[in-house]
Amino acid sequence: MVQTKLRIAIQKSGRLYEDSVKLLSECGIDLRNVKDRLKTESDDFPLEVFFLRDDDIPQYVEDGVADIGIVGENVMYEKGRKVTVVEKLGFGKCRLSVAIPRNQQYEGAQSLHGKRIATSYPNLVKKFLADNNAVAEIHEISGSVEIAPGIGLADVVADLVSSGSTLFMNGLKEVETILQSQAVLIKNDKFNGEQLALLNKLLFRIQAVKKAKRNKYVLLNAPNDKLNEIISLLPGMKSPTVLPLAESGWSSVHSVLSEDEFWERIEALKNAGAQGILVVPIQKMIV
Ligand code: PRT
Ligand code: ZN
Repeated sequence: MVQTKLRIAIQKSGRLYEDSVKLLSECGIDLRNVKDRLKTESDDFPLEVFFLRDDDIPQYVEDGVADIGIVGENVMYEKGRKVTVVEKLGFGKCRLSVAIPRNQQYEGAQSLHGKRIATSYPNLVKKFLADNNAVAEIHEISGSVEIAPGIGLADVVADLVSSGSTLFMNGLKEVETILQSQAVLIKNDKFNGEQLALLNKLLFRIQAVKKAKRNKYVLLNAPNDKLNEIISLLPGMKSPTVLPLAESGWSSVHSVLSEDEFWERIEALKNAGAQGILVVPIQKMIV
């Protein structure tokens, strides 16, 4: 019997490559012979991996050459292929922004009317302009978009930004965000039951990894007379674990805290009398 496999397309090299391979590894899927390969398999999971340019991934997934793929939302929306986002992956975060020369004023999207815009994302920019009733001349360039105003090729740019330092170094300022982006897992609509079961298995692992990253395991010592107050500050997965310490009158309390509220809770716990607070990363979290 032929074993059903899931075929995933990931970036061959570039900004998403390492995080994509790391995510699979954290899901217990290690890849063999990755270097300079176009395709590899995993011994741990029925998964075949194709290494591609990120721009080609939506099409390969839509056509069914790959079943799923990892790609930036920026590329996915720009290509407009018929694929579905299964899960946001939390890495490769950036935004597609409009930037203009630093010494110029920006008076809203309409002020782009009649301008020359350099970008690698013509479709997303066209849609943004249309949504704002502006018409501009779009110059599609595949790389080093940020130098276009400096060499007289364009008046403004629409490019990906993460720290903003590339824009800054080129005398530009960010004035408008067209799209917030991160890496996503995409799929096509050609799935059969067995493949869907495999995808759900993979998704279950991805969600456990993501959840673990957003949470920390906290251990602390609490005087018994403060225990109720301290427990009320800790959500825990069900409720906190409380164990007696060897020293009478004290307990050890274990719980899970989410990254968003972490520091506030830790301060409150300290003020409530908690001592010896230890914070430990969680590898996987299954609720
Ligand atoms: O060869 P291939 O076609 O596969 O790769 P690529 O060169 O097209 O893409 P790559 O590897 O540069 O980026 C892959 C994906 O990473 C993008 O499609 C985004 O989804 C995501 N990503 C996240 C980014 C950035 N952050 C980013 N900062 N992609 C590009 N940049 C570039 C940006 O274009 C600009 O030149 O970094 C510069 C700005 O960075 P800051 O930090 O100076 O603002
Ligand atoms: Zn690319």
